[in-house]
Amino acid sequence: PVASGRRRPLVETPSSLARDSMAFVLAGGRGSRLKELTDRRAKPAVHFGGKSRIIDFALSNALNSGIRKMSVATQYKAHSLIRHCQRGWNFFRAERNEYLDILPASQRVDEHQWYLGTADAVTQNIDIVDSYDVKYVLILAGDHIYKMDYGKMIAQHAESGADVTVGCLTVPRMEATAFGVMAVDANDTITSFLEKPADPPGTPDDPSIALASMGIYVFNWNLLRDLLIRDADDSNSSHDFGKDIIPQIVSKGIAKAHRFEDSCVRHTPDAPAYWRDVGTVDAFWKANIDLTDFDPDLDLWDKNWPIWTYSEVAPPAKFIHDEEKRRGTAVSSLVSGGCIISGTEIRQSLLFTQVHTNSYASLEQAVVLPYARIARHARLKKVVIDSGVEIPEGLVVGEDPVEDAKWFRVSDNGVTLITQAMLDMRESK
Ligand code: ADQ
Ligand code: ADP
Repeated sequence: PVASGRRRPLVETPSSLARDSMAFVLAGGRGSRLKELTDRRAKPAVHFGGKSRIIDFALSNALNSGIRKMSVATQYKAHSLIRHCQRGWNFFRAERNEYLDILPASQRVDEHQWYLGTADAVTQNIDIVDSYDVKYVLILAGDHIYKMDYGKMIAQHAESGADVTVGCLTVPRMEATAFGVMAVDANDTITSFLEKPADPPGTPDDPSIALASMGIYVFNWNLLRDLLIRDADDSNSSHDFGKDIIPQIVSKGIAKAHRFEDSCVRHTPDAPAYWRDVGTVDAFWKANIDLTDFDPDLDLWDKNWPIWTYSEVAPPAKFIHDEEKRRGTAVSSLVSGGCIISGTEIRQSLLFTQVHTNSYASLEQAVVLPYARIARHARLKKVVIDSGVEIPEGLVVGEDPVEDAKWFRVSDNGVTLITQAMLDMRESK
């Protein structure tokens, strides 16, 4: 059934493997633990790091790994995500056998049918994957921050002859409840796979850590295609990779684990293997603020592994003294293009494109998304400010958690998320 039966190389090389692979990016999940940040956009479309969106990391990893065929399956609140991909990821040329397809649910097979689960998102687009005529399919999640050379994982998969290769991380055992957790033998063959277990098994060498699935997989397309067609007819299946497809292969076939540490892209040989799920407001805030560190674990400056994005053309950030000679300053901070910092004191903060701030205001440990406006005398500490928000004059946040919680969302770790809807509600009372 699969396309042309064209001749494939007798000996696979890293570059032939990349040409013979496609990345299928799952970007349909809501990410509800990001609360109001995902009221208007899917988690992969959430802004990260001053210029990018979360999905740029998976797409850039694929691009930097030499993959030139990609699909992005979208579903929940997809407008912001689709617009971002259309603006930023539009350089693939069919003439060069390069493709990036955006695949919104309910627009192809049946207009009433959402993607039932992650596996169904692929099943509904079997014809698109067929048309790429590739041997390997790399399934990615569009919602993690990390730098990884997928080529090494694909090479391990091709060499081992496994039915599936699952990317995995080591995490503290009690944090593993949010993941698919696996046990492996001495050859990294997966011997059991439990999706989000309440009591995750530790590893034999160290019971305090667990091997967690990154939710990324390499399959031979022929095999995955058959599995998906069978899964579609199975009324007991939830049509999900973690819940259905992977456990089934573990019990009936050969699933191998691929260690993230082996293919993580580090800026120095001893840098830690950086991977973050920025799925909660706390984790999102922390991962952004960590970039203001003297030597951050995530290196966005590395020219050898660029994180591509759509970026608006904007003039350089501008810092001004106001008429009373109050200094506009930012220390230990990242300030994007188009920002105007007028008489505001900024510390350990990250400002996205086109943020304007006014005199007598101060920001500390603030993550400020594009186009936010900070009026005079506002004093904000440990906050995430949504895009386009207009902070009113004199607003103080981060000094009285009880007062903050009346209007805004205060997280477990005391980070306050502020959206325009919350401010409008406060204004109307
Ligand atoms: P979760 O992250 O809980 O677990 P899920 O919510 O299914 O899995 O999301 C996986 C990816 O698919 C995300 O990128 C999401 O945006 C996307 N997605 C979700 N539903 C979709 C749909 N209907 N259509 C299209 N895309 C959709 C998974 C695995 C675990 C693993 C973790 C790692 O199941 O085993 O440990 O990822 O984070
Ligand atoms: P997202 O933040 O998900 O990309 P939008 O791009 O729609 O969502 O932006 C949300 C808010 O950001 C808008 O309501 C608007 O206030 C502001 N904004 C975005 N782009 C612009 C722009 N080009 N000019 C002015 N405001 C903008």
